[in-house]
Amino acid sequence: MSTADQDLRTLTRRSFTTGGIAALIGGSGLWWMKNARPDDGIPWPLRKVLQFNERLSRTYYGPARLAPTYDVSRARDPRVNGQIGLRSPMDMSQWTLDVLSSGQKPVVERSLPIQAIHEMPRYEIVTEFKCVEGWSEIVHWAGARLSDFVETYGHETAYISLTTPDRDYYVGLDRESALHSQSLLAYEMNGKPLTLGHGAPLRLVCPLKYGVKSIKRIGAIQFTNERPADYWAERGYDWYLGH
Ligand SMILES: Nc1nc2c(c(=O)[nH]1)N[C@H]1C(S)=C(S)[C@@H](COP(=O)(O)O)O[C@H]1N2
Ligand SMILES: [Mo]
Repeated sequence: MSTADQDLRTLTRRSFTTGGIAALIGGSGLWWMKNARPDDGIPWPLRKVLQFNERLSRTYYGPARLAPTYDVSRARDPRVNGQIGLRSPMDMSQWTLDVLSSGQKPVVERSLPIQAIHEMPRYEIVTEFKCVEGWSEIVHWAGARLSDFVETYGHETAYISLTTPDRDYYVGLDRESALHSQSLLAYEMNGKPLTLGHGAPLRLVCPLKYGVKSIKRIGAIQFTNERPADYWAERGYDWYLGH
């Protein structure tokens, strides 16, 4: 949690616990609150307020907030930007998505064909794709939710690492961002199968983060409790890169 979020929570909690609650609930209400079944030592009516409050601050300021979505008529093809990890010659019919275990010596637990991803529940989103270089484009994506993938094939680790088949490009994601409802393993862009330049057969789309995190041509996903290497973080960018 950022210090701003922390501050906000402390602040709102303080104002709720002092004047707020007392003003909301009058004499008999106060009796009801004191006698309501405590939940972790906090009378539950108050706890509900705190929970609501936490949800609010996380929704608007935390990583659980949603990126804005748009009408599909506004979607455009973005430029092809960034070819690291796409240059190595590769027989695409041999492509698999490898799932690697956590630990010092990761092992390939599964090698999934693209059909495995196509068979997962389909999810579509029209969202703004933002590059740190300053351009942005509204794009219509289709694919499987990364959270569904993690649930089906993953482990409960703190981080996920994604790499291209040649390992030239790699990004790290914290678990919260990976499980975010808008994080997508995308196989279609603007109603058509992904082109090679845009990351066929499978790329990440992470609408809350800058484009650099949306790795094209994913070859492997590793579950790990150590913060994974990240190509652009190693070159001076912030590791989280939210916007
Ligand atoms: N494999 C790979 N993925 C990548 C990159 C890259 O160089 N290699 N560049 C990133 C950057 S900086 C951006 S802005 C987007 C661009 O996606 P696009 O080419 O589909 O517009 O891909 C991201 N994913
Ligand atoms: Mo970018």
